Amino acid sequence: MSNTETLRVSYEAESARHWLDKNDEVLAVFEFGRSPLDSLDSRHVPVALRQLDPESRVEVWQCAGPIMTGSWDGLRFSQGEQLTMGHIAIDLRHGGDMRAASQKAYDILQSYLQQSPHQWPLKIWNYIPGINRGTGDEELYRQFCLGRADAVLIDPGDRPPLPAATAIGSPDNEPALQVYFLAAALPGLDVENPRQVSAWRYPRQYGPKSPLFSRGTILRLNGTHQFLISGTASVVGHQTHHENQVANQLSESLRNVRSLLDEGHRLMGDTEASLDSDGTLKVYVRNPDDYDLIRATLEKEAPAEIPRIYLQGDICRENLLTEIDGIVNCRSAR
Ligand code: 3EB
Repeated sequence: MSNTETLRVSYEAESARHWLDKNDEVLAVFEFGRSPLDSLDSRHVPVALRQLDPESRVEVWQCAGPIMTGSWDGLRFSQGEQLTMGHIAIDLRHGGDMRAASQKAYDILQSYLQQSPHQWPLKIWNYIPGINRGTGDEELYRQFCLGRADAVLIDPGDRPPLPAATAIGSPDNEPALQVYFLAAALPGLDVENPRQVSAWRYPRQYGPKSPLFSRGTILRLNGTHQFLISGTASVVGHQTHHENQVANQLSESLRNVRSLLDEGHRLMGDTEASLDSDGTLKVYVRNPDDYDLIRATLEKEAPAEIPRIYLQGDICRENLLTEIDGIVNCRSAR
């Protein structure tokens, strides 16, 4: 889809600078393997996760402009006609623990959104240094979930629109917690995965506060639909499947993605998401040694035409070795 009616997401070979200088339809440029504290511009989002592919790419989001940029209490944003991207980096060296940092990030995010014309977050990406450090409820991912729940003003039991999300571990020596999002004027349509327990209903064993996200949201814009897929791992029901078997974990994650997209089709009726050349996938890999196997498995099981990149990142449960997310387009099912 080359039109200006949708969010266009692509992986590009040129530098971040090239895309930032390019035109006024560029909403965001993501550069991998760089600290979020190095952001040069409101639209420039360095992401600490290292790209594992031999050819490095930047991720570019484009939409109808003009694009207005600015900052709000440390949050940097870029606002197009119908969509906003915002990003926050909380320096963890400035005292406070992960719970406090997470609460701070979400407090800022919410206060920004409340006064924005694009007040609905559709998807939130969270990159958490040392995500599996600490044991039991002290694990940094669980502390992150506590801080998010401290800040978030919604009760998932009321079934409000919840954003889709990804939460992945960045390197242990990365100084900043990063949160970035895509928001719009209208809420997305939430889709849950029939193969998985909704994350906000996870039992106590996974932590004192359940993660707050929907498995996917559908963005409706100018008669088009796009599916924002949350980080999807080898979780069936609420349990990890295929412990220590990375290829099987990848296959199970893909089954979960397909099941989620099918559920979206069932709910919408007339529109259907597909893994085609208009979409993008991101594959998170805990152990870089698994890259070849994960790549070979994905090449066998997902259509070759869907662009994808592989990033090194830890998954939020110690026994998960890989995770997938993505943004894909929907077409008419009639
Ligand atoms: C899972 O299925 C994997 O805490 O925001 C995936 C996506 C996961 C988002 C989050 C966590 C989050 O439970 C973990």
